Amino acid sequence: MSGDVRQVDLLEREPDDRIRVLDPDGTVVAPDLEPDLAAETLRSMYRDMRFSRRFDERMISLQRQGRLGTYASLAGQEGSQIGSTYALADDDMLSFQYREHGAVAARGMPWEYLLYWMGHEDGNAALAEVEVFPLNISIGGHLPHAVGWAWAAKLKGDERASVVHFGDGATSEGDFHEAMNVAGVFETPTIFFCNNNQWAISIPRERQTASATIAEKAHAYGFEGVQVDGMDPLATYVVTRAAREQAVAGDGNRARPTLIEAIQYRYGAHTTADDPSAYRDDAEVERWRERDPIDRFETYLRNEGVLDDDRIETVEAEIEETIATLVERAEAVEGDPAEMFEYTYAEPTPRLEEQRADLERLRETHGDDALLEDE
Ligand SMILES: Cc1ncc(C[n+]2csc(CCOP(=O)(O)OP(=O)(O)O)c2C)c(N)n1
Ligand SMILES: [Mg+2]
Repeated sequence: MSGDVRQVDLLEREPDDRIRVLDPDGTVVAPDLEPDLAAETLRSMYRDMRFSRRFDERMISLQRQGRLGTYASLAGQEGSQIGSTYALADDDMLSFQYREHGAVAARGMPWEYLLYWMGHEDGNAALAEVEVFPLNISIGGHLPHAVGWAWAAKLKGDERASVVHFGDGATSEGDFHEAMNVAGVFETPTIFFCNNNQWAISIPRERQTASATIAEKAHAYGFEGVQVDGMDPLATYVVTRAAREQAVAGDGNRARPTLIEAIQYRYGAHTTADDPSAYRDDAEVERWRERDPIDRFETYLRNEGVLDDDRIETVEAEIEETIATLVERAEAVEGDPAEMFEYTYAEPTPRLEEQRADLERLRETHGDDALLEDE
């Protein structure tokens, strides 16, 4: 967390009063909200956004080459993930769904992160060192955990917030409502960060809920909800910063949760296993691309005199090098197939023991290479 920022008074806002600092062409439309961030911090945010977009392209390419498992693309969602994470303290706890690689990048992505996407549990374990919970595929399942963590922090008197990312689809899960309810009653320092990217695989936002906004759901649980332009990194920064102030207010006893609904769009497929042309038009994607978070931020930074062609070239070269190193290190790791039986249960079930023994027999008889051969 760095730089001063004029406080957004969340209590003054109506849930459909969407907060935006930069308009899609990079012009400042709310000077009163513009955060006073150091040039170095702004450039670092820009670098992390560019890194995330490029990382995405490389991961999809690796998946297509059979070098990575199923992958969930983040393109279009960088403003939300990076802006919000920069507003946190380094020891605030971050929990995410599976698409928030940008939030992980803003925490200094450990190289082991790639291992998860290659099927190794070590990828999740490495996240703990940067205060990030393991990623969560079971929709909404991580929200009660994030609230529990926040409650514990409050009881211990720690000034730490728990930020939990989830999608518009997750708001239909019971876990979302239970987590919101407990957060409201026990006033836990939780920031519920909903990445409303308009789709939950093929289900559009309007089929997800009859509420006019997702943000307004917070009112039913007794705390503030706010809509923000999720493709504006400065807006997501100021809103998250304000929510954090409320979360860790005073000695922790006056903590208040907030629900942030960040309006954005996923440009690509849901995952590498999806074909979005089956349920949406390209024209819709193109309309959202006009609000691109990276283009918008780049124009702003050029206008502010903190970015120019030379710096951009340097950033691009650094990113290529960083990603090449990440991939090289991750691909050098040889996994042990027997690990597939670990991590789900503290003690393996009899059925798992049986399957593990079967695998061992197959490996002894045929060797690992034979097991990996195509049929
Ligand atoms: C409990 C549960 N139900 C269903 C699924 C299958 N599923 C995987 S992703 C997804 C959509 C989630 O949409 P959203 O929360 O909007 O997140 P997004 O993928 O758009 O980022 C669903 C239904 C799941 N993983 N977990
Ligand atoms: Mg979604």
